[in-house]
Amino acid sequence: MSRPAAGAELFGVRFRNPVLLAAGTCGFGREVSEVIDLDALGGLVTKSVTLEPRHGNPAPRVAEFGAGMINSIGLANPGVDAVLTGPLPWLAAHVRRARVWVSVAGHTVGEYVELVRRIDGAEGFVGFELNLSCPNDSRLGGRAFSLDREALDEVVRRCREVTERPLLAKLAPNDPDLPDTARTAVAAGADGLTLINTLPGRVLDPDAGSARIGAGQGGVSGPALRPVGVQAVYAVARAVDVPIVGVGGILRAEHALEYLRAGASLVQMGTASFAAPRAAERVAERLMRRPDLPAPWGAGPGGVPGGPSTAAAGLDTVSSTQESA
Ligand code: RRO
Repeated sequence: MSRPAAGAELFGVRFRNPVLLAAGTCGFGREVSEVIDLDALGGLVTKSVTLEPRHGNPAPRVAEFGAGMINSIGLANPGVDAVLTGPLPWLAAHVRRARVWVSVAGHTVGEYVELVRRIDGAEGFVGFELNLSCPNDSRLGGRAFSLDREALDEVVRRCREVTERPLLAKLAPNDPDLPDTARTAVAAGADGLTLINTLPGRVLDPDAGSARIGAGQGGVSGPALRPVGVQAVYAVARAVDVPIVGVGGILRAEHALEYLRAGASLVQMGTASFAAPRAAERVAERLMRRPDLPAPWGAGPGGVPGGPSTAAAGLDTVSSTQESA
């Protein structure tokens, strides 16, 4: 039997484990650093940064429903100037081993390029996650940027010209041909793909008929999204040859393993952290005790065999229908 993995090389850096915190679920790291040991994780992705500060959408911004959560935060963030002077220096000073990705979002190709150009010279992060799939941007009418093939090609190509750092393109689930969209992003210069963003949805109060979140429409996350994310990873992994970061509905180590088996090299967690802030740490720890992780974590190419524990740990043993973290 092969031994547990000690880490993996991806995008030119070593990740200690495959579990990252998803964009928008951990602020800029500092906000959660009192409760989460960030350096116990593979990495984190910051809240999406825009050129101007954004106040976000009307409250309530999140609501739970039976199978997950719906959100419309509306890209609330302090804007690139403030991020460059506060959150990014904090990350550079405090996060040692977790790999930090800066998420950027814009309305136009030019806004993305400007963001990447301005943030590129900062320290303490590995690369960019281009958020090309926000379902909650009112100026885009809720339509994800990545659904416009020409805009996708241009935004990745032009961002590629202004940075040598790795670029992840985060794509939308409501895409009629996700493998083809993925091929477009990779041909334009994306080093990896993050699959997937939240799925556009609406939750109504059945009596009043009113929407449960202020913006009405929002993005669905949590357990309901997991089969959608796993299918996206599975299909895209067979269409392109770059690392894939799988995200959507991971609460437990076995869910992360589903994504790895579908073809993801890394995973992200978000919604689970709202209920159990240390869920990602727990999933990372349990995953890394597995002796049978697929490449690049196991014995396959890119894996670094010989982790600290050789105990065959096994995953959680409760029923797979029990979704509590
Ligand atoms: O801020 C949001 O409302 C938000 C973003 Br930018 C995103 O990419 N995905 C999401 O579900 N919410």
